[in-house]
Amino acid sequence: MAVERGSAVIGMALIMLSLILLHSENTDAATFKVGDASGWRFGVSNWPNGKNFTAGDILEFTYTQGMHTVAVVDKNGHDTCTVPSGAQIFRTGNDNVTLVKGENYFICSVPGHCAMGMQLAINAS
Ligand SMILES: *[C@@H]1O[C@H](CO)[C@@H](O)[C@H](O)[C@H]1NC(C)=O
Ligand SMILES: *[C@@H]1O[C@H](CO)[C@@H](O)[C@H](O)[C@H]1NC(C)=O
Ligand SMILES: [Cu+2]
Repeated sequence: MAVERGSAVIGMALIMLSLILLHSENTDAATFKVGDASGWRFGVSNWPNGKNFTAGDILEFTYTQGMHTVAVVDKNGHDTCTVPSGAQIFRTGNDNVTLVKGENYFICSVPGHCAMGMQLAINAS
């Protein structure tokens, strides 16, 4: 009886500990609104300057649906303003994208828009 109660207490303690750990992971993640108040727009490419990003942070892309998109691309896609085949493209006008560790590249896939500064290169630590 006493042994069973003891392991029940330990089990409960482990559950609570893992809940605390899960919770602290979540509070670490920050949300950034891309382009601040003006949102995902032309000339937004220098918006990341001076900001620090961590893997798990959320980028919130806001724009008028139908005007722009958010394509997740690679370095070449970013540098040459091309969307690799099979790239994920968000189109809702309110897209949350979670940063992965390392380089993260995004462009607008509407022709001409990337060249007008709708491109982001973000390094997440
Ligand atoms: C970003 O990190 C650098 C180096 O740790 C620090 O000097 C700087 O103040 C940070 N910037 C912000 C906006 O937190
Ligand atoms: C995006 O994330 C923000 C902050 O966590 C949240 O307020 C918003 O509802 C999210 N939007 C979508 C479309 O999930
Ligand atoms: Cu666009």
